[in-house]
Amino acid sequence: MELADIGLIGLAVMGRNLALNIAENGYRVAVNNRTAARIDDFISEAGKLEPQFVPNADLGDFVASIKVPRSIIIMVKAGAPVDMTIAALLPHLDKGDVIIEAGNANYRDSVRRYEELTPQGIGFLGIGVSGGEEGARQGPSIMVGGSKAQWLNAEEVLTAISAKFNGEPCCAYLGKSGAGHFVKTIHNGIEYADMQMIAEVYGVMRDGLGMDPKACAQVFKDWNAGPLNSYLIEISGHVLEAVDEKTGMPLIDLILDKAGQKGTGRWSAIAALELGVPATTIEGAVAARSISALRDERIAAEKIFGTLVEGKVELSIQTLEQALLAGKIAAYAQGFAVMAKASEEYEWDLPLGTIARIWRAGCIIRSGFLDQMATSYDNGIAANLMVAPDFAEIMRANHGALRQVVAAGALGALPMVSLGAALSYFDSYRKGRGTANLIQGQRDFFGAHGFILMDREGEQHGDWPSTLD
Ligand code: NBP
Repeated sequence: MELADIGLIGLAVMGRNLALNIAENGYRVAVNNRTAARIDDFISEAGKLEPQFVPNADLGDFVASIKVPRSIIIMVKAGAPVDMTIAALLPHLDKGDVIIEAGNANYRDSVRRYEELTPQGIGFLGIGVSGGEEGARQGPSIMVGGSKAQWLNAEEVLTAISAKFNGEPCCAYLGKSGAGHFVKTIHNGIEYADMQMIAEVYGVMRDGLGMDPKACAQVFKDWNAGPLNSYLIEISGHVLEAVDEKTGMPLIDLILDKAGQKGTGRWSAIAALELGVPATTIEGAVAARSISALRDERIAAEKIFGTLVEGKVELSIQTLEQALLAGKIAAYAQGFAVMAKASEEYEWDLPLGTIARIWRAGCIIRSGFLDQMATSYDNGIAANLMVAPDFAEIMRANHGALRQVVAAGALGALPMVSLGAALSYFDSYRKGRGTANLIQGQRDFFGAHGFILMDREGEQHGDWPSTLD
């Protein structure tokens, strides 16, 4: 039998779509899954692409059906299942074969797997794949980390199956082991912040302006034709206009207000905290999902406090649009700042312009302004994205609207966890004289930590009273 060009293990929603995508691009794909019935189902549904698959329930036969040196994609549930799959695979592999792990791995696991496999002569690429089910099938954004030599072997297939933006592939080698999954983690962190800010603006429309879902849907559709143009804005319009067949009610009004999370937003916030980089819009979004999970407590608290504010907020739809734009830029600025710091810390040399470029299509946070971001990073951004000329201009033009929306939210008792964080971040970042002088004074008072006086050399201490009145 003709050998397969590549192997793929894991035929759940992501793996099966990726396998179909690879086959559609003209490659022969060996497929395997822990539960054999899933392989049979997959083959029976593969249609005209069926002849391009080599199905095997036995791992040894699966490995033997792939051209040497082998490239094998693992697309199973993140965490222990990946390690179990690698352990089961190892006895069948030869030196020079490469494992390509494509799930939502923690970047530290990717570094560990690379270090465990390299001495055994087995290559390891950790790749972040974004775009959900549809992206996997039609072309995802692919963020690659690992050894450059192994990337060169996998480059042709991964590039072929990736999304294209004006013909340019949304797939790139980003650095040594861990880099691909780290960038995917931050991508998901930005995604959390973006979704949360959109939800907060929806909250203003629903609870502050009294708009029904249909009217909100129309706003998102209109916004998608302007500077907010993005996949998340587009799908928000579709979600808001959907109608429940059974009741005829807007589906959104029936969906339980508890958001799930699988961990990548939290990892993103943890990475930012570990690196000492402010990422408050992302942290806020993770916290907001956690608060959403406390539904019983929220309902009980509402009984205690009531709605607090009577009457509607006074805001135009245009103000909301501008506020969301400023908030999104602050969130992207935080995500990129985390990546810049990680790049320095872990010596990844992350190409930030390339990252913006491969996020322009295929992935969940694809947005119109990523093209402009890619150009800005290519031209070199010395500090924060918000002060790069194009984006400073956008912040100048829109921070006033963000201020109005956050203020209206505060007065109208509408939660603004991420939009509020975005505004505070902008204000803290652009304020030459902050308030940490008082913090330094307090630290010296209780712990003799010392402070610097702006008109003197060296560390100083205050002559604090030894007892308090
Ligand atoms: P799931 O995350 O739902 O995992 C199901 C797959 O994992 C099945 O093939 C299952 O085999 C296999 N599996 C499990 Br569970 N435990 C296993 C074990 N101990 N040994 C071997 N295989 C095991 O699949 P998914 O939603 O397709 O996602 C795959 C990866 O892609 C995940 O890391 C996910 O986070 C990531 N991702 C998902 C999306 C998305 O939109 N869904 C987007 C981007 C990335 P079985 O059939 O035998 O149970």
